[in-house]
Amino acid sequence: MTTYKMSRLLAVVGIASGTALAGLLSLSPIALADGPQQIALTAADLSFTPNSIQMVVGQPVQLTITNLGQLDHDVKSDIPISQLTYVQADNDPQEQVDNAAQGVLDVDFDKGDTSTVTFVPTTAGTYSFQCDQPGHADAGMKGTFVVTDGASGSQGLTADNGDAAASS
Ligand SMILES: [Cu+2]
Repeated sequence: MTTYKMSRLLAVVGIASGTALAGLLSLSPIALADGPQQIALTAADLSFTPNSIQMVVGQPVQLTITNLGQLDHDVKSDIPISQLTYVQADNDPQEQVDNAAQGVLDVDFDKGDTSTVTFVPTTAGTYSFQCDQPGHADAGMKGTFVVTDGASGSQGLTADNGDAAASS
């Protein structure tokens, strides 16, 4: 590539970056210093996308689940968490209170609904999540939360996450 073409390319990239910056600040799925890690999960009949989700111990998570299926679904996991808050979900109000008090991740989302919760993962490890409706997990509605240690984890996480490198 010639120097001329390179500098022209850089100019174009610079313009694109500048105009896209405001959008990136509000829409980026990458964790920002000021807010929780945004995780979007899509439920269908009978699957979750993605079915592997990475988190960091101590870093708040906002999990938003959109149900694109024709059936009611839920997400349940034994992932150790604290500060569970239901922003929007189809669980009974009392169940939300109980789950929040006990740190039980169990989020219901009926057909056509989107549910959102926030929480903080407390313990590194790999934890399965699944839909609790009869037969759904066996049919494929399951996945894993991979929680890594945050103390020295930012380097390791960046190495595994191409998106993070692209934002620097
Ligand atoms: Cu289901």
